[in-house]
Amino acid sequence: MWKGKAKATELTEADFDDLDPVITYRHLLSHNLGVKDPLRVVALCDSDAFYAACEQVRLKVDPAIPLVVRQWDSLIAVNYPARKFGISRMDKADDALKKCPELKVVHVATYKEGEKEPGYWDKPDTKTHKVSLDHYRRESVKIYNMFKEGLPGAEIEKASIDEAFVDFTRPVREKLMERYPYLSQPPTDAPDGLDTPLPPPPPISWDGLGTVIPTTPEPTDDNNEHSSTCEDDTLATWHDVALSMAAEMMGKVRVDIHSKLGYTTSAGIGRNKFLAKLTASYRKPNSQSILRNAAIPNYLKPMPFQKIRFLGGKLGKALAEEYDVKTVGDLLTISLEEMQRKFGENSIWVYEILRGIDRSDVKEKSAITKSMLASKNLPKPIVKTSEGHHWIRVLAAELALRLNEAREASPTLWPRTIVLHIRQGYQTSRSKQAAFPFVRNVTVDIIAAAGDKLWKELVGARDGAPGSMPFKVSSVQLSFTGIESMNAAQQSIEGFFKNRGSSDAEGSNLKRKREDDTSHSMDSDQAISELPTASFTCDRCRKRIHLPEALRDISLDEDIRAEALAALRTEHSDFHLAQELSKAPDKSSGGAKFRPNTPTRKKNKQKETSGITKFFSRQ
Ligand code: TTP
Ligand code: CA
Ligand code: CA
Repeated sequence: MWKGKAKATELTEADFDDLDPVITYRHLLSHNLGVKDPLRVVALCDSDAFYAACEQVRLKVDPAIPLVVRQWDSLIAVNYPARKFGISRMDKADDALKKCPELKVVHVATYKEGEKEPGYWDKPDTKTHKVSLDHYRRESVKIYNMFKEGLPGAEIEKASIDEAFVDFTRPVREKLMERYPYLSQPPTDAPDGLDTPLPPPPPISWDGLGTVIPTTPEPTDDNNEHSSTCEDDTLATWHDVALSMAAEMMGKVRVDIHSKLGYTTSAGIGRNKFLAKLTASYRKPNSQSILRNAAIPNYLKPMPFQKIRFLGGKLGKALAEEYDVKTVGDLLTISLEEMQRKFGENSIWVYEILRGIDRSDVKEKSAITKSMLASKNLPKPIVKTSEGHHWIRVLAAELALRLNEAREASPTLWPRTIVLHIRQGYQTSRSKQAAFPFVRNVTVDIIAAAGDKLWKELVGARDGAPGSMPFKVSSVQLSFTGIESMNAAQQSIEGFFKNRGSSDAEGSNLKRKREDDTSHSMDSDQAISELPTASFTCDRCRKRIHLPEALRDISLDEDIRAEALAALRTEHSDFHLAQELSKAPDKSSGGAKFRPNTPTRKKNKQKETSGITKFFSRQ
């Protein structure tokens, strides 16, 4: 199968052709193989037409009725019945109505000045209103909680507002031992003891478990759906058994989510995050697909590689131009050596991803959001300092709502800092921050007052000052950062130590990706700064931190990008925290996981990736 030349790396050939690894009792009985576990199973579950579904459920509309969610004149979500009319996110609302006159069009909720809560107003206007995603966030949390409740023992990582990764490795292992008790120890006469390979697996029935992606390519000229049972001549493996068990568990939760909350979802199940994500879109909506190891090569080969996350940008383009190729298969003939020579050492991650290798971990995020950000890009820029108040109040209302809602779960939540960030024209972006007092009852007034003060400090004497630049603010953001429970400082330090347990292989993989992303941004500073909110300057190290290329897409919703930037900020400040911690003397006696001699700086750069990576799944 895949043959890789693992020159100049710690990788061995086995890393590239392990689609059917020998699994021994030792593998099965080890509990900490992490991403190297040959029975690793990961799923990604994505909600179908999510915002549209949220509105359909909220309004109790028949799910068969075509429905879209609009934001100003654009569509941001289109349900599947509406897609049948050829309506897509690319359409303007009016054009969509022409395609389907009975289309139900719901404008996303908005904040307007003077209102504490977002609402579905009659004629929301981008000049005065601000989009609210609060309802979708709440529904998203409900779905996430159903995963948590329905899958005890599974690691679950919320990957975006409508997606979660689930690592099924542990619960599947438990089920394996329960269902096949003879696996709990090697036969007494086995010569190699624990290193004895497992006996052949029992036959698998895939009935009702989802669509099993075929191991041989489907003929392109027939569209018959004949692949839902696995009539493949490829021998079933224990990994296939593991996949089928995960599919069973995932199927149950998906049914539960549908019956209790009304949302349909699509899931992908495979050996790692990358493949799970790809597989989730194999068949939509309301279905789950399973990618057996044996099916990986033929599934990936015909795929246009520029569709793969991380390969959509400049690197993908460079590859396409260098080799005049389109598909993953076209790129497989390039040796690792050549790739690294032409595209740098770090391009090993491309080599791996093309072969379906992804060692990144499914990591549960802390339950507490560390920052909250409300932002508004102004279609009509502010030209007088006195006009700032309106937007600060609107943004303050959103922060108030979100903080108070979060306090329902953790009443002592306290944002240490409030930050006002403005963009003037296209070039300059400036921010000012202040400590935010701990107040029991945080109201719109309190936040707006703090915001107004920052506004004055930031732009106070700007308009009318002799010789000053014309005053023009094109975007305003108000955020809370450093959100913690009053007594949670201890916890967050513990959390940090816990996170360091990840394996080196995975860590270096993440790092490669990260470095690749940042290397793009170096020479294109000019272009980046033309986008709203694509980077920030760290107050502590004065470094400019850019969003990865995939998130600089101008068509992305402003809130999505703002959230991504907030995540990046939090992670960057975590990085400083981690650095400080690593300098501090190691007080804990059980600090074995934390090795002061590891290159902390590099390690924590990897950490920066984890939170921001989730935004790639939107692609
Ligand atoms: P997606 O999961 O990309 O799309 P979807 O859920 O609408 O449809 P699908 O069934 O194909 O998964 O995005 C989730 C939500 O995020 C979507 O409902 C609306 C929002 N969103 C935007 O606001 N702008 C965007 O550009 C994208 C891609 C999504
Ligand atoms: Ca979706
Ligand atoms: Ca999604």
